[in-house]
Amino acid sequence: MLDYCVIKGEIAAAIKAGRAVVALESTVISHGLPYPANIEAAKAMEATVRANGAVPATIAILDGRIRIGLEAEDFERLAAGGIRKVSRRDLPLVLAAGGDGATTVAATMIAARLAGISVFATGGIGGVHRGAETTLDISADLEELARTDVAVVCAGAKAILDLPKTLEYLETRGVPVVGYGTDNFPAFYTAQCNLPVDSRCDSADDVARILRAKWQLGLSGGAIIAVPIPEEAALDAEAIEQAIRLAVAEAEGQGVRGKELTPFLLARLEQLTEGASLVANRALLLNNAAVAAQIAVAYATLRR
Ligand code: PSU
Ligand code: MN
Repeated sequence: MLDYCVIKGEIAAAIKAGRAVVALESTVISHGLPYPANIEAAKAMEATVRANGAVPATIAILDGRIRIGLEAEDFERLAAGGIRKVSRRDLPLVLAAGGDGATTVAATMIAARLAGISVFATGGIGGVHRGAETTLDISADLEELARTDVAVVCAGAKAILDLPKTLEYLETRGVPVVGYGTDNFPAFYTAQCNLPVDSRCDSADDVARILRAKWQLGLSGGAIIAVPIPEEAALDAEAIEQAIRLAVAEAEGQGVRGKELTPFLLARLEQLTEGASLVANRALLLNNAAVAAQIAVAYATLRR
């Protein structure tokens, strides 16, 4: 693992000392947000994690190494475009080729686990796509959540996905879905989607106790901590649904599939909502980074 993995000094020291560390992904930088909003948001997430008492660890593949913690020039490289999207199946290919890659939720979980980081903040996870009954398009993120011991703090999942099927899949695979200050699974841009979650937590300590119970029992796999977008940043549900339907229809019409589908839908949604989605996206990313840092601090304290 050491051959393939480079952990930044500050992060390695924090992990060794049992201090709070929060993993952050890089596909959201390279494929989830446009330049230069992507690099600004990535840096603001790191600052928010720090402001809430934890050490940020943004993860990516650079020159054939899994890098846990990035330098300023690395963010530029990832934000500039043309970077390969790397999920579980792509990891060995990129490492063997000595290439660069932006890690998805799945690949970031794998890397975080290798480094010994238990809490990870992102915007939205991948899931079961609309129409999966014919395409079988189900994100590798869900399978990773079933097998890798990392808690993923997110704003639920975008309604570009089939959210009821996504929750069914997570139930089948034994992944706890915790609503943070909510009884419902949030739909990324909007706080509600009328789908109940397994349980609700109203504090970081409550979440930390669930994580400890799960992992002390040897119940391998992650958990989803679903945090609603801050109310003032939420978008109009009706308008978003219209944009999503159009984007999904376009993808189908143009035959977009496989790993290209999610980035295609994200980019179209961005265009169709004329930048409103970008402001909302940034707000929820920072909110999730803050909550994740608080959970990481609570979990580190419990383990002392
Ligand atoms: N959903 C978002 N923003 C994102 C992603 C998903 O709202 O940036 C990214 C994440 O990195 C996630 C990946 O892990 O897309 C899922 O891709 P796929 O559906 O191909 O598994
Ligand atoms: Mn897919």
